[in-house]
Amino acid sequence: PKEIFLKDYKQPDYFFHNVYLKFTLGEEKTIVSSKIVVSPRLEGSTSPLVLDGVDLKLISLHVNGKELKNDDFRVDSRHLTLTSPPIEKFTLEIVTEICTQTNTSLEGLYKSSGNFCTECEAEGFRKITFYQDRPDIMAKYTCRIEADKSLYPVLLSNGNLIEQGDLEGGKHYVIWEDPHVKPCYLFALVAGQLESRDDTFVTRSGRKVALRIWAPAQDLPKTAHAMYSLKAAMKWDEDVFGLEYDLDLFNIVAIPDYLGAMENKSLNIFNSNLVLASPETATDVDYAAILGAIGHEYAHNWTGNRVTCRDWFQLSLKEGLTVFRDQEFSSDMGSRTVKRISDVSKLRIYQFPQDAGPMAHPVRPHSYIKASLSLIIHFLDGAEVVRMYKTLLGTSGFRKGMDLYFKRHDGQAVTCEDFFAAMRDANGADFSNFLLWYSQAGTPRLKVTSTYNAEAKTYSLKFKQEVPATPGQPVKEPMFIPVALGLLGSNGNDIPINSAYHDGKLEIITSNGQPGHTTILRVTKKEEEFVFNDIPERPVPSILRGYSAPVRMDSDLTDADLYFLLANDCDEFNRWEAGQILARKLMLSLVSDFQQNKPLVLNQKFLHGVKSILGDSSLDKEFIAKAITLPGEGEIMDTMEVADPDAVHSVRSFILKQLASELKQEFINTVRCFLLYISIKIRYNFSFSPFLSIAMELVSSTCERFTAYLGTLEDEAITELALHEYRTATNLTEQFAALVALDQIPVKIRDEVLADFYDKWQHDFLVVNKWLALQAMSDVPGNVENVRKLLNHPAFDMRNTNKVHSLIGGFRGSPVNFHSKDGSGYKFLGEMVVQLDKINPQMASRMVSAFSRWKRYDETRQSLAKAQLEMILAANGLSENVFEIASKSLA
Ligand code: BAL
Ligand code: ZN
Repeated sequence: PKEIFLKDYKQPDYFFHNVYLKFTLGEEKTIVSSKIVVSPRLEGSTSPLVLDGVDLKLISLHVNGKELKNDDFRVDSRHLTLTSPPIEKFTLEIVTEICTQTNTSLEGLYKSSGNFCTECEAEGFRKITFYQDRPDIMAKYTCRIEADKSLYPVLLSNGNLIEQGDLEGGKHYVIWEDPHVKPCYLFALVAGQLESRDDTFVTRSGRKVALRIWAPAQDLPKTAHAMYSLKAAMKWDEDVFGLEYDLDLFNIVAIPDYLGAMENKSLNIFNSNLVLASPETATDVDYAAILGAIGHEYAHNWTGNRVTCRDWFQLSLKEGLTVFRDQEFSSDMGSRTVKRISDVSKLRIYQFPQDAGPMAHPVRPHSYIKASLSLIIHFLDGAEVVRMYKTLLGTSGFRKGMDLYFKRHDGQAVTCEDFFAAMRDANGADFSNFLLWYSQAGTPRLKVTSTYNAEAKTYSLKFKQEVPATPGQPVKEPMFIPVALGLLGSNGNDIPINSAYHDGKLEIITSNGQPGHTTILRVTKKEEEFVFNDIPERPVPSILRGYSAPVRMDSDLTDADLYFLLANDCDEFNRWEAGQILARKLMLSLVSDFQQNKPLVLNQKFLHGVKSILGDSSLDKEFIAKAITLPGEGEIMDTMEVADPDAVHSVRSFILKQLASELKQEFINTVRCFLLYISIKIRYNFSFSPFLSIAMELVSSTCERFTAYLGTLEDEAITELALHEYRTATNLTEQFAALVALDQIPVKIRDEVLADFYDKWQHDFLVVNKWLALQAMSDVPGNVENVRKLLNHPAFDMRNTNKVHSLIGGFRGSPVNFHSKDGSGYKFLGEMVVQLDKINPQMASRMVSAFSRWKRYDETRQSLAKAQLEMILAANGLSENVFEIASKSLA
């Protein structure tokens, strides 16, 4: 496999202007005819025209109506090359045959649960027809689809439906025309037996937009929340960014085993679990995921579709920006703090470990083997970069930058520099070395030390930053780090900050309008000092409020300072953060005790901190749930020199158990109170609404968190209580909460209850997926055997992405089982990667990345994991996707 480099980018030699596609959909084969209006970029160019194409059978090829002779073109397994195309604008007509039945890659055109659908990002269009499959080729598309009318009554593509009718032999046709230019990765086609939930949205300029959410008929009742989310997203983008929808129709399709979701122009396609929800079966997490996913894909209409990326290195230009926009949308729809906590937690769980390992890459990578979204699953780092622009420029400055970005680049395929330039130019801003966030990999470390001078009434903060070496980047420059800061006085309020000496010069510091007196410091050098004037007492600093930059911070805050921030900071994010830092410190010190065979003792101050949070009725319930959630095992291992899964698991379980036993009554009361909320929710057949959301929708997963705590006790009374709740539950949410507790208890009754649950809910595939994931993630000893057994359960299907994600992906969620010292977890995952790669390389590559940090473990685990990576690399016919991750991991 060949590595592709950003520095080698070249403009295309030919432009495509109009593309006319015709699909004749068939069970055995599909015929795709394309007619493309082409022009050379440079007049008189004699360059060959190289088209991408994979798994295609070429039927015919015409230029300006004349069939090409064999001498005029070549075809190999990846390309069709026209050796000497016309030197002026011409028409290219290509007919190909594709076999959708055997396409299990979830790319190109394929069958899913009896329906046809497409996935063209990043490079799936080349599996549909020969094309210049690169995002800087933007064209207008017309698409005619012909198919059997009874099998495929619904035929969808991008844009507006301009014609439809019946054909001979029980067939029918439609013609869709998309007036906007787009890259081919945004092309989509869906054909099948679907029905729609219909609604309308009137844009602020009065355009009436028909909204349709398509799903199999039986699932339509579950699409109400998705429709609510879509309308909310459309309104939000108008209110916050002035961005209106630009067509008369917007379609969403829910496909049972689609890989994630896709923002195809006016025809978004989603995995069903990101669309369907009903109060009986969905938890608050499901509702929030739907809101976020629908908001995300809708937001792409402008950030990604109207302005797209020049090449796949610029993926973060659209994804980082759109993730940021969906985060903001969800924040505005619910609790901003809780959303920020969730996003930062994800950043720490997924992004930071990747950035510290062999797969580390900058926000904009310098090279790749396979242009695939799997490499950069979450785009969280890119979203953080966008957030920093907003932190530095404030809400109105950021909006000005966005406005200029669209003004300059609507209808274009552009780069991260173009976005940067729009932000800078719209605000006349000095961003010095900010662009390094795109090119330097690794998470910066920021060290902060403080001194107070009581006589001079000055308070100094010294910042020292370092960006760790990453593969291919041994030496790093200092980054531009916006530090949001508040200084708390002894009364718990912020002390006004007016001026500071920075590098010996007096700077007048102004608040950026955030709550309290939050000030944004611009930390740009390896070492620098800010000395704040007129500070009447030694303050407790609240640094990086709202997590204003994606860095790892070490500070000289004492435990007392942290408890003070936990109790008083007006920045709720930093209240949570103070609790997390205390928990991390506690866990790491207990890990050290565990490794030295010392008895484990829980710090009583910590216990009282948790107790006071649990008992604080003024706090948002979901905030409480977040605040009492200990950092994950992965997060703790990530901070250790040599990761020790057994020690971390034992310590985390110990703390959970201690808290659960000391605070048993508090937990039980909280669960009862939540269950009451849930039963109210069910009784009134409550569906998502913004008014009730915070009060009620948030409670079910919160409840699961509490029951998980109780489950750690493994005591008979708790088992009995959970069993009682399970048996008397009147709805799924209650029952599932009880199951969460029972799932952690290694007793016979666990298996019986899990089997019973399946019997009850096997008709609902969304619930069955939760059931698979719950078992896969269980920490019960030797769980790999249970997971292996589930591979043969009728509920599992290796060809279904959701089930693979739940069961095989879920297994990685139990570090103690995945990293089992007998190697059983590694062996299981290694085998799964090889099997899965033959069916679905994209999913396989997501799974193999679990091995990428193998060097962080002890020697025994290292050699076991390495052996699996070697075994995977030696497998026949390995995909580029898996090869890239496995080989980089071993390097
Ligand atoms: N573009 C692929 C799915 C998404 O991130 O929107
Ligand atoms: Zn996206």
